[in-house]
Amino acid sequence: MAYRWKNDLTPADVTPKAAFLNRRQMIAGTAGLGAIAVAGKVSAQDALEPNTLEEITTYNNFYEFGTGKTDPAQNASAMVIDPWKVTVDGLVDKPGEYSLADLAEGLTTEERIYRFRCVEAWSMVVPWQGFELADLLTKVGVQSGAKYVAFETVVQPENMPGVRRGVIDFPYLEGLRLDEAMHPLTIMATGLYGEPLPKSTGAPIRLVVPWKYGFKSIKSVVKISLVAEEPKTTWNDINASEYGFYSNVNPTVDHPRWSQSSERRIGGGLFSSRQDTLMFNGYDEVASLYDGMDLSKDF
Ligand SMILES: Nc1nc2c(c(=O)[nH]1)N[C@H]1C(S)=C(S)[C@@H](COP(=O)(O)O)O[C@H]1N2
Ligand SMILES: [Mo]
Repeated sequence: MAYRWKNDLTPADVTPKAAFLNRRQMIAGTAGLGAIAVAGKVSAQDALEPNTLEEITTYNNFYEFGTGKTDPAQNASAMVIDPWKVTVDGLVDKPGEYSLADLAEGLTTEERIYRFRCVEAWSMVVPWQGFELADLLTKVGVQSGAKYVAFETVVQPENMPGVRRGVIDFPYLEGLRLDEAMHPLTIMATGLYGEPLPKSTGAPIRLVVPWKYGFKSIKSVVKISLVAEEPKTTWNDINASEYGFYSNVNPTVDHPRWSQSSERRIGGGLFSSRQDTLMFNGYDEVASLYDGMDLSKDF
């Protein structure tokens, strides 16, 4: 697959999946206790190794299926993803109900290995496949009045225990400023580890914005709207003092109830490590999007 974007994580960093699934066993077998001594605090820059498929698909946030980390893996298989339509509407030249094939038609799908940092201070590295949201927006034609992009997740009460219980308001909503949506790091992911996106991770298509806290990366998207005003977004609506509209990863702005200066990298068992959180999750190339903003207030 082609790389069109500077990526500090490359295919060379991806060990074949089989080896990944056995990684811990291999480490345990060969290194033994000696390795614990070196498993201290490492910088995120040094930890480029993607998480295993198992880690990525069994430790999730997907409240439609429950609030527990293992609920999505247990419950998401009931979600119906075929057929799937994505409504594109609002200030756009070619509105419509697009099939996945129509959506991806003419766009370059490629692998992106991204750090992923949840606002709850855990993180992973994920080898996604997807296409740039900018390419899709260009294809459908953004009209001049559009300033934001709003996204919506599917709601299937019969298949989603978290929706039936009303753990939060659904549909799950997210949004980006248009320039954030057009940034080449922003992708619509359709797969990971070379396979279609597993349901617990937001099949069949989700947003991935790697420099923002994970809740911005909305799953199982059925609607993309080009709008003039900042759209309502789920966590900002629940508690604006804790979850800003921007929610860029920022180690200097703590969550009111916990520090954001470091994070727990999922996986590795005994070998899991805490590491420093990086500004913009290490994706400094987005900094100019926020020139003139006070990131401690406009979070
Ligand atoms: N529809 C929907 N999208 C969602 C969520 C959710 O509950 N529902 N959780 C968000 C949060 S808090 C995180 S951290 C990421 C988790 O993605 P992952 O489970 O693939 O790691 O999905 C985000 N997208
Ligand atoms: Mo999250």
